[in-house]
Amino acid sequence: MDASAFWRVNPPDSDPAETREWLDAFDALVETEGRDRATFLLRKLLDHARVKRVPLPPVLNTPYHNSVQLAEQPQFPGNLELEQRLSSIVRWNALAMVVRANMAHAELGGHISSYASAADLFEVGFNHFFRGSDAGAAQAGGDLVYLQPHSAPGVYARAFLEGRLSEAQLDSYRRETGGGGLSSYPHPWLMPDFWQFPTGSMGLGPISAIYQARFTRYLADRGLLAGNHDRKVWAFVGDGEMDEPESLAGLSLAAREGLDNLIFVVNCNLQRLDGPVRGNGSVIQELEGLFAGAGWNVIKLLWGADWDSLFARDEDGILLKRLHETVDGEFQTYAATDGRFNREHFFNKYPELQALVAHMTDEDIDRLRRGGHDPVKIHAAYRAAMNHRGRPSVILAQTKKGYGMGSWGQGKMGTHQQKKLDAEALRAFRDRFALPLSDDHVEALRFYHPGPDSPEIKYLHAQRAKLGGYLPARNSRCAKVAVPPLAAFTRLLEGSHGREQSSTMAFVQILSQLLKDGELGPRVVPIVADEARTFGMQNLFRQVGIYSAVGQLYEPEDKDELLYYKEAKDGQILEEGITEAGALASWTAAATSYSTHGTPMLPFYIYYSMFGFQRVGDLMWAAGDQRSRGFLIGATAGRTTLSGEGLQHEDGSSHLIAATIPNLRAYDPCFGGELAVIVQDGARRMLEAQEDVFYYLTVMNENYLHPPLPAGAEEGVLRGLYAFHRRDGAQLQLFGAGTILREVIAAGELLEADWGIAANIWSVTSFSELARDGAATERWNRLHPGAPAKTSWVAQNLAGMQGPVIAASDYVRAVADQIRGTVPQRFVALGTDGFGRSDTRAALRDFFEVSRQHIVVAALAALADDGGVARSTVEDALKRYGIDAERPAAWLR
Ligand SMILES: Cc1ncc(C[n+]2csc(CCOP(=O)(O)OP(=O)(O)O)c2C)c(N)n1
Repeated sequence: MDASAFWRVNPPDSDPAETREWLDAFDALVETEGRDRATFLLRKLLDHARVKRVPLPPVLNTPYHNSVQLAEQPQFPGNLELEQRLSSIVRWNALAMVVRANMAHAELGGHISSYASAADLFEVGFNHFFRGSDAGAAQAGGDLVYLQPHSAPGVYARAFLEGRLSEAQLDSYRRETGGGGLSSYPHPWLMPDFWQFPTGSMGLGPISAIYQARFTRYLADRGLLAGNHDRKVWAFVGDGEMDEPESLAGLSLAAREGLDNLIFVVNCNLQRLDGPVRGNGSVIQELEGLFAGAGWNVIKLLWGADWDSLFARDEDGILLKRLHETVDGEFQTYAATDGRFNREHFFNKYPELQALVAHMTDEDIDRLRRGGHDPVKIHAAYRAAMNHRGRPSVILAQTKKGYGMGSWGQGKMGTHQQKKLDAEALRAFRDRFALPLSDDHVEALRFYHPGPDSPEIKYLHAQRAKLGGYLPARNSRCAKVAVPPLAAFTRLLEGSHGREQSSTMAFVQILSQLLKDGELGPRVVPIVADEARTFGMQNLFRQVGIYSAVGQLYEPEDKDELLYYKEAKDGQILEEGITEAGALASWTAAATSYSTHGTPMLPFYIYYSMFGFQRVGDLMWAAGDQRSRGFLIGATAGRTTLSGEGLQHEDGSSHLIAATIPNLRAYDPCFGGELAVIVQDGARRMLEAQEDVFYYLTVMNENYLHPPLPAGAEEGVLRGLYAFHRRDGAQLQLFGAGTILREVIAAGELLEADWGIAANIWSVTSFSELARDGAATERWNRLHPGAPAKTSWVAQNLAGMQGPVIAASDYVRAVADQIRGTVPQRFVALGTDGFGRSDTRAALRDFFEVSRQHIVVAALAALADDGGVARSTVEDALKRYGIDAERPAAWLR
């Protein structure tokens, strides 16, 4: 805060005697009648001031000192000396791990200075707060801890002391391809027994932690939470990371839902990668206002114990005044310099302040710790957060980036990138943390373990035993949940019984049916981001209710209707409001509940497909990393099928992005029967076979007749391709996906009627699955030159088939083009490249050239290229269908 801002908040006192009287009266009130009464009177005063139109002071900020006062500080329950020794050893091993990796392979990277700032925050958590999975009555009863990603070396270093990681593993930090190494950041995909939450992409940790805490409440309120109901969610977040929109996105929700099972620890080392987070301001004061405004309990943890006596003697508030006028850029300089510099530039500014520290040597000043480096103060802040009821808590912990790295790293602008230290720096580090290491040991960067019988290691194990075991640790065991057999979906497999309907409606029927299933039903979690009515799901409001932690405090406007808007404490639907990021974080919490809670759930998040991969694709990638199991349903899908909405709504790309996530199975089915096969098999694979896969299905809002699923087509549906309609003497093969399959079917009819050409029609339910199968086959054949060659699913199906293959979808051409390498004959891909338009389906399909007429022209041109028809036939077709050959392509318009 600059000086003028300080005086705005703390204006000069025109009548100190009168002020003293008011304050004395207030003190007496607190003394005799207690704090609650004092709060009540303050509220009354504020109300009264409002009535009198007295301008109110900003009340979201408190002074720049610790929230937990000395008098409230609990006794520290541990052995400080042993804990300090332990944290020094962890610091050393973390540093050695990164520096060794970079000495051996300069390209590997890694971080030292972030963990150096977070070490004490982590250690106090590990020694006194984070409960392991044995803490509850059932498995997975522990706390859920989201750790700052680039502090991973410290977490590995601790697991090494615990005997959970070997020296060889530490020595293979960031070299995992051989199988024994350690991943750079927390990645459950790469270390499935260790890491629970992928936090490497800034912002995803904080938002995921909030929705995790809410989902834990949801499970408890629905009677599905096994074990420890008092489980806490901890999130360690960087102060720079708080700039990410996702970090801020869920703050109000957390307070609104009263998530007192959630604790954020913001590591305020005042620096990010390039420089200070708020060089010209105060990130801690800014975050305090933000969190307090959102309704959180804010605990400032700014100063270590050595500041207590300074504050106690600071009767005129000169120390506070100086702290308030100091901007973060200056605090960084003070971190990077020594006691002498700090005395000269910080304390000597005012004579009273100079006097306050007159009894201290420069070394004493140098040793003044920030709150986030004092285990006693950290413990007090954590305890206050643990005990707080009714609201989530955030601890704003002030630390120094590169703490203890001396003139090589502490508070230095470039410290985030520091990966190498010379011998002198290493020896200084050893001395700074009083490590019992010889010069040789230090220079060889050997890891250090004091031995299983050392007091440090015995202490460490004893603390973890009290807290219920080690962490991080990821559980993958859970009960199997029986999924109804495919026969349960016979009605859908039989088609739409003469009724026109959309595939969205077919999906809603499947969902309703699953919700009614005795065993699986309660485990289904429908999630929407304010679009349930868009997708015709309003009947579910009444059927299973919308979850609300407080039930329904109002009489809904539509209460007289059969399907009224019903909120309930045991409601099953998660109605997230307009936040795709929040809904995705919520979905991931449900999709990983089998692991985090040992409670398998089956979430379906149904959303506008354009606002999925394109909008929150990074959360989906992280969901894959986290081994999610569940369904993502991209509704109103397709660039030409969602007519009228224009280019921000019409999705032509989600299937392209979906294809890049290895454990995601993406399908673009056209008919209800196909959808039933995919959902049933997907649920079976995830809940019965317990495979770490998840599903993306696109469903559309175009109404049409759904034919019965051809007998024996199930395997093809799942593998991505089946023959929908085969003709004797077919001269070409037409592939279609999603609603464009219907254009393909119509194109087959036109070819027959207008040109006398018979075509086979194939339904492609998944181009990406076909492409993966093709790539796997090709690779296998390459690596097994002596064995009989395998054939891809596409090639198997096309065996003996005549003529070129024309493939069309409602997505960009690259989606269909993925299978080009699997098709033995001439192959033409059609798609919807270019910006969308507001128009009718027919106009859009003509515009993007995926209409039946364009498919016919493409088919005739391919046949002509093969010599099957004359070129003039193509010209005739262009004329017949009124196609302007000189019109620019859709992607140029
Ligand atoms: C979405 C995203 N953007 C950028 C990065 C690269 N990155 C890694 S750490 C970091 C700086 C983090 O600063 P801060 O949150 O203050 O944490 P500190 O390391 O200072 O504790 C950046 C930009 C990332 N990991 N994720």
